[in-house]
Amino acid sequence: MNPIRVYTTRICPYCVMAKRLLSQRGLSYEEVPVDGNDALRIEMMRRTGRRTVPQIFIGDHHVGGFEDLAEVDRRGGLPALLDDTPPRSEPEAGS
Ligand SMILES: N[C@@H](CCC(=O)N[C@@H](CS)C(=O)NCC(=O)O)C(=O)O
Repeated sequence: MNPIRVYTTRICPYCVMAKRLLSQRGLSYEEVPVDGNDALRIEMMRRTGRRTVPQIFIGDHHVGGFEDLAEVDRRGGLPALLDDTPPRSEPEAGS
């Protein structure tokens, strides 16, 4: 299963909602607090192009913020993002 990483700050209702949603789905995550840590906040902004928290990654895929996560969840898209099984290579044409 691909790991989940959530950039957060301490006082952040959207972070609370994102973490709650992940917990409700039985998913564990690594929390990366960026408040008071300029290096991590810059890393987050560089990786996402966004400055708000939370910012959520599943594996290398940038999901976005809480509302993006909730939308992916609503569409039933979380299992596919969590699946780290390498894609099966197709047989070459003509073989
Ligand atoms: N639509 C965003 C909203 C995120 C948001 O507004 N986060 C607040 C903290 S809870 C924030 O980062 N505010 C600082 C800012 O807007 O620069 C989401 O769903 O994650």
